[in-house]
Amino acid sequence: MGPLPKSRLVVSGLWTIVAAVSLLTSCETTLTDALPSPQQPEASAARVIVRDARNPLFIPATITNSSFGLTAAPGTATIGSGTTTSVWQYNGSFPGPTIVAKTGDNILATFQNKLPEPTIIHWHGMLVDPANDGQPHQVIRTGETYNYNFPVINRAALNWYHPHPHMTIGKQVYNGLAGAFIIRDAEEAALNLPTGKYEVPLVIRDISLDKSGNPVYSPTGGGYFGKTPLVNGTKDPYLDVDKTVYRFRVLIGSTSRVFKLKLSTTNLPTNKEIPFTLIGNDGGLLPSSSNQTQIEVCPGERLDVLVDFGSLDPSTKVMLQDVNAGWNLLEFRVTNTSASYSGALTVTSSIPTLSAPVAKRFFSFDGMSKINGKLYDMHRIDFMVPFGQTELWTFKTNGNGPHPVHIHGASFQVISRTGGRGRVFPWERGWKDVVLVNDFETVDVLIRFDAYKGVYVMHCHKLEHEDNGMMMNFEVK
Ligand SMILES: [Cu+2]
Repeated sequence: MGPLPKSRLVVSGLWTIVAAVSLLTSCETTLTDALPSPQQPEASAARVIVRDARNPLFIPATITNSSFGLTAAPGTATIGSGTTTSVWQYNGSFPGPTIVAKTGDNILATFQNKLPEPTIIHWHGMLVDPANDGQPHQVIRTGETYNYNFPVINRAALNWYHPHPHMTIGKQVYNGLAGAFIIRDAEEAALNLPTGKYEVPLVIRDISLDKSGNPVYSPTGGGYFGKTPLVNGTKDPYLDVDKTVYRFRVLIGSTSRVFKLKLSTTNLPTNKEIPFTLIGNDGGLLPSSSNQTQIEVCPGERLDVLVDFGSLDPSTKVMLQDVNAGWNLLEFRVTNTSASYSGALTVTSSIPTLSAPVAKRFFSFDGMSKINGKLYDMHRIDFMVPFGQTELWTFKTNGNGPHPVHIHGASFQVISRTGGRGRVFPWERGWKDVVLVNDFETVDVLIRFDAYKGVYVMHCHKLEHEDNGMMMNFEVK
């Protein structure tokens, strides 16, 4: 057993004793295991995690052919520390394979359902026509196939794919069905950003496991908070990193949990925070990059960040942490291999600004299941939106948040947030398809549906709220 990083020892006296005993008796104990978590836990000494073994980070295989098959089926995954867990997978992978395509490609995807229940794939963030959107009424039964055929019209961005059945989306995503979908374009290519092993997708989520190591999912209406973090399906992961710049494509794949990410060295005499260079989010590159020390992200949101390990001494350990839960998510171990980097370290992108809305709509996210007082009915169209018209949509909640609001069929621009956190954060600029609305917050966005006409959905991406009915149909026409 190696020396403990200093940060793990800086806890109250009681917890130091508990931690020491825990280390002597168990390789895999978390102090949170004994604590109930009906609400998202706040940071506290009791949330400090004590472990002494880490596992190599799993990197899902990539699919680079624009014609491919995806099969959803039960299977098993090794999540580290010798634990084999029963999960649901796309193509036998947990998380699913990373799809990589270019703007202008035409995607031909054959989806097979080998789950014991209905499902459908939604391409989260992708601008596709309703027939390819994977909406709740499009579910296919066990043994059936759905053929997707759509052009990639999005700009470069990290999107993702996941199930979208009504009332079972939380369970299906929790059981493991999710994967990254990376789009490339010429604007991004000109920046010579880190690529190959220096570009790493990080699918971050939480999970609870029973004594056999299998997932436990027992949500309440208010959500579900797993007791253990996973990155790319790996428990307590580490990644060896060269002394150079890395690009991390972060996807929050939890059903409920909001993460506040931070990087800090853990084995230096004085540990220091390492900044993220934030270059992109849900909708691709931001108007300008910036250095951030903490970034708060909710289910469905994505981040594109650069991290420079070049100035760190070999054997330095850098931990990706979740400040909200006090979790250690992923340890980066700096090797003594240097690699030159000649790509961009700052980024600007010219993004058209939506303005002059000609209509306003107001959406109140009520309780844990309703929008504007109504439960979702997949056969009811709740409102019409004219094609090509810029509108101002206001999202408000008086409680039971966080509500990560997600819209299909168009990206939007966040204009303002009043109440609560009271500001628009740097990672919420540019194009978005999910925005976090916390208790007592009002968030204004500008949106214009100018890709396709037809029926789309807007919903809370806290998946338990969505399953309860916090979703609406609208028709672009
Ligand atoms: Cu909600």
